[in-house]
Amino acid sequence: MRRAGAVLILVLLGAPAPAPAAPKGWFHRDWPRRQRIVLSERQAFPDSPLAHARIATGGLGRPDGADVRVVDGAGRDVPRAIAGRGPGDLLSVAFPVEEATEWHVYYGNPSAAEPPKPFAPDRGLVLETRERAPGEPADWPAMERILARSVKVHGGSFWPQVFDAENPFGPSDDYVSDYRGFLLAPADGTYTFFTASDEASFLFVAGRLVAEWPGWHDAGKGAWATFKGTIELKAGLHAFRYVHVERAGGQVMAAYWQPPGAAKPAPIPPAAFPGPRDTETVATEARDSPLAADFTVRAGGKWGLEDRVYTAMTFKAFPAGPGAEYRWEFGDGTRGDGPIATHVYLLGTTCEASLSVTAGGARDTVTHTVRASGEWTRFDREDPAVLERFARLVARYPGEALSPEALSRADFLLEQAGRTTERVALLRRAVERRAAPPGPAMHATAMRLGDLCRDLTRDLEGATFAFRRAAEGVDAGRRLAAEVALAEALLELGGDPDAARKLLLTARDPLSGRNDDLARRMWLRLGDALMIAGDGKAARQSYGRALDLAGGAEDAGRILRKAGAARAALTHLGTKEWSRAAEDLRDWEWHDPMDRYLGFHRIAKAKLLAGRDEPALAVRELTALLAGNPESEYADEALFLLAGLARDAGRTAEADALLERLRRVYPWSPLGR
Ligand SMILES: [Ca+2]
Repeated sequence: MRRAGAVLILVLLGAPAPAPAAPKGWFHRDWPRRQRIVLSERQAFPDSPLAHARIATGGLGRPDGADVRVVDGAGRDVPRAIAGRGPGDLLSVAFPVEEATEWHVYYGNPSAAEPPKPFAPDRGLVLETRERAPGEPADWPAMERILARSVKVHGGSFWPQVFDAENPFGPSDDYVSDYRGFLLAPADGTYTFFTASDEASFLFVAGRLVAEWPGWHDAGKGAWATFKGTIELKAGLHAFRYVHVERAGGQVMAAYWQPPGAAKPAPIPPAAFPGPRDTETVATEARDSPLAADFTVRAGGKWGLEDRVYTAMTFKAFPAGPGAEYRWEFGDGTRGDGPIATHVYLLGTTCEASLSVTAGGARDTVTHTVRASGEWTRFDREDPAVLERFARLVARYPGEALSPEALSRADFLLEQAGRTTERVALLRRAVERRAAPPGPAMHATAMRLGDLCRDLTRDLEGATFAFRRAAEGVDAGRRLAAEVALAEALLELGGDPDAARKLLLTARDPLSGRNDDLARRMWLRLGDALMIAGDGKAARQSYGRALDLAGGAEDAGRILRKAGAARAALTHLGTKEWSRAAEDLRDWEWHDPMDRYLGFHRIAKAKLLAGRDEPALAVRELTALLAGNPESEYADEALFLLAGLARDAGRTAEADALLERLRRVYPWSPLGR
């Protein structure tokens, strides 16, 4: 019985599934998916007899696009050519317009072959870029050999002209660009063509090599004017080709011409490459389901500084009716929702973004390739208004989902936008929730978080958390740096001074033979901790070691830097520019640690802390001076300031007692009168 049952199940499984009935108007039941496309409203070439569709197949069907069919509104199979492939699942499909204004593009049938009727577009320019194979492009035959071996395609699409400074489909190093199509000569006559390029380039018109700039070379200011050639052309369309190969660094590929009657050369304009009419997808439909998730992506602006470039992309889902839910995964660890989403890519990338749509109990998911170039080209303009918009989006990113490099880029962007609170929240999430074990990358993030908490948000808990985490799972050198930073935060933000002193005493042994910044910082902070403990003699020695590492008592350069920092600190205290004063004070103690012992720096620091409304910390500064160096020539001022702080806090009796002490111990002081 059991065996018979098993056989029965096998028979059932092996039986061919009944062929699905295609929906009404469906071109062929073997094609599971189609996009409805219409002519775009705005057209560069509104009368062109050719149209093209840039469709994203979601990885369904054949990568070469052989299964793509174009069917017009009347149900006629229209001849079509795959003009470009990639990046990823993108295809450029060209077809004649004839009378139609609306078509269906069918795809997703892996067993379909190329249609029997071949079709070749007779206008427009197509750019394809591919990964570069090795070889010296010394002349055209050598370039042809490189081209023949450069088989890995980055991408291809109709293109307006030869005037580019990046690879739009992939990385902008080690690639070849092949522009092919038709050039419109406006009149009979003699034409001069020029090629301007960084690295080798070759320009063909009507099948003839007219201009070339072979070999590895840079763009050479104005040199392109000599890389030229002439040809007689009749008015009308002529075959055109421009080939470029790029190794590294910058890249330029630009074709210039001087048509008959023109006074000087100019870039060949898009009008000289009359192309197809543009279309856009307005719906995606599935043969087997009423719900077909799909979306389009378009560039949404760039912002950049130095070598960091941020690229926004706008994702638009095709509406799936009321009550539908949209979930995006942008391919870089971040997510979004809603039918339209703008996303900022922190790094240049080609990644897979996906959309899941849930509607009416059904659910569908589609994945498309997205390219965010990450190149800052000479054609981009920096727009400060964009920074604010980008920062608002990036502030919501889940820090723990980003790569260390992306996280650092996000932090940089928020820093540029002055969003300290969001920076702290982003880094805190990354340190708190990242699944990866602690290590060097986590250490760097945690150290940055700790610095922000100590210097900007003045958050003891945050700084303690960050520096403790920075010390986990790392080598001895990084652990020492984290422990010294932790001690510094405890001292700076009013944490446990005994714990700080213990950390610094532990760090002292491995650091005592070193003369680097970390050792200098350790000696400086150990001095501070010893002052709080009232051990002025040891503190003075410790500050002395820090001073030696800063250049020594006699170092004229050091003395000048200290004097400059001190002057700036006093100025900024006077004008109540607290954050600038804080920076100056850090400079000051760095160049003259001994002023922490002698007292001048402490008085200024206490004024900063009082001004920033951190009176408890100001009190600690001043009492440490009185405990560690009661002979300080600033001791009377310390007492005077302490009395002022006590009075401000409503502790009048304490204030009076402090002033009484001032008069008794330092009878010479004018502050006691
Ligand atoms: Ca280059």
